[in-house]
Amino acid sequence: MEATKKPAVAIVMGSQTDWPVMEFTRNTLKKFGIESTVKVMSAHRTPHEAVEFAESAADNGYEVIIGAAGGAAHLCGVLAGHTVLPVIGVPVKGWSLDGLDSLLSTVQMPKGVPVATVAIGKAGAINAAILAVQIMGGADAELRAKMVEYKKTMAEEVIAADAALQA
Ligand code: RP5
Repeated sequence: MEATKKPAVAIVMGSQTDWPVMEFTRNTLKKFGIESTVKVMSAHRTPHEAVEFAESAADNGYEVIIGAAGGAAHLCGVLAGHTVLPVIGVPVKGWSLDGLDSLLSTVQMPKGVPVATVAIGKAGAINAAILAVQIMGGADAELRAKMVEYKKTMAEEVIAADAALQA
């Protein structure tokens, strides 16, 4: 019997309150047939758990970590500091400053420890999944073919929208 494949992507959120945004990441990954593990852990509230998760992520079979946090969004930086896996950061709009705080605290990493930071909120959550697929697609022709199809469909939708306007 074939063993069930473990998820290759981990979605790590600073709070359960990030889920309405991060659900888009999980659902976008699913469109490409990629399952994910979803965890809630915080750089501030559960720092030990966050570090332990990051340190063991590669050995646990993950290929990409997608982190999400709002406000003083240090989670992705902490994860990136404790793993050699690529970390994609989604800045979540917090309770003030319209997410600019989250964006800057996620993106402004020192040299040597990147967090591939995407847009604030829903667009970023979707793009984090797309970027993870593109990273994994480097070694997976089937996944690359799905990405070609995805882009083709996206273009067709735009062309159809334009055609509807011209009609
Ligand atoms: C961050 O603080 C979380 O990622 C969340 O975006 C934000 C607010 O968290 P809660 O106070 O809603 O749990 O750590």
